[in-house]
Amino acid sequence: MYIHIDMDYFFAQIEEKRHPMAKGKIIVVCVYSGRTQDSGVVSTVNYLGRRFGIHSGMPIMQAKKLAPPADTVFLPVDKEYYAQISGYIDTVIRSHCKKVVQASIDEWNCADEDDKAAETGERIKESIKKETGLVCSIGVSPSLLGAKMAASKSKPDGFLVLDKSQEHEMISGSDIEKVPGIGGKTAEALRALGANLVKHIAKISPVVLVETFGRKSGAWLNGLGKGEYDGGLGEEKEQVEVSRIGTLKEKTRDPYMIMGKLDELESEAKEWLMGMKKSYKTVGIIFVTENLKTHTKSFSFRNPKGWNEDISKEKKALVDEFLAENPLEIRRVGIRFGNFMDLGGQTTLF
Ligand code: TTP
Ligand code: MG
Repeated sequence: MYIHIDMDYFFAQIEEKRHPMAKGKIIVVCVYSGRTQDSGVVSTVNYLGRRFGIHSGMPIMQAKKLAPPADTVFLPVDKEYYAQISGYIDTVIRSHCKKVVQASIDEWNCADEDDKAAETGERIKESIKKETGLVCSIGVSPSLLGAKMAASKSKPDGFLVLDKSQEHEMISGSDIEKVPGIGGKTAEALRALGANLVKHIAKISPVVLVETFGRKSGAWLNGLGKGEYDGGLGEEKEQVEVSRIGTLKEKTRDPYMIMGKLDELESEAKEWLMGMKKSYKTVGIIFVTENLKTHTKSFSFRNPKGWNEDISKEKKALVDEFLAENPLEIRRVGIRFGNFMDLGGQTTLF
């Protein structure tokens, strides 16, 4: 099963949290071009503002005409801050699921065993809320396409789990334009061929589909019409590192508490290394400070290390180094192993 996570009105929601005064108002996050005071476009807007017809990509000037001035706040984008929060959410998601691909600044695709995915999705949603105060929408479905569509259908603050037949019902009955991957132009051409809903595509001959949309897209659309939904995390690459991240009992700067948590996480990560028969050359310690910033300190060994080799000295040095440089309390810590070497047939060494 696949799990798709999409943060709701992401940039605007972050700003809403950052400026409690803006609660209850329309929040328009803008990319100002600087040419004139109001030139530029809307990056995103909260759901309240969407009711007034404001949307991403709209000129700021137009949004100003639609929004009642007394109830609206216009804010400039702060991409760096959003990226930081996105990175933090990434660590939260990865602490619940092993197969994760981040698809954009506010979207993640995950895969999990069929009987566990719904629960994993639920835990991810709860943890994101607990750790960041932000809401997201999550879809869980047998195909990635189904998971994506389930997430957007349930927005905002939604959670929707589908089985195979529910997934088929949703996708085949969907308006073609609601399918991720079908853009405006494709939708227009499909409508001209008589397809308004996904299931209507089945009536178009594969030859016509290929002629109109090319071999690759034509074949994909043909499958879609017949109810063949894509599987696979798509961009999934070979795992290049393993990390485990956890929350400390309380915010702290106490090296012993931090080391204790790291020991726990290290043994979890090393279980994976052992199972995958990997040795590593790099170890990183991840620190999430009370202001939600994520920092990493890492160390590279000259020779690959096996899962059973003690690295407490290096770990302690990284923790001490970080504490000396950063005055803030630490909320979450993690450990990351990377730069893998295959142990191949050498497993008897251990
Ligand atoms: P989206 O997930 O498309 O939008 P959203 O999170 O604001 O709202 P939704 O609840 O519908 O998911 O995009 C994520 C962020 O990317 C969004 O908060 C702002 C940014 N963005 C732009 O800057 N320009 C755009 O045209 C779009 C679509 C998004
Ligand atoms: Mg979003």
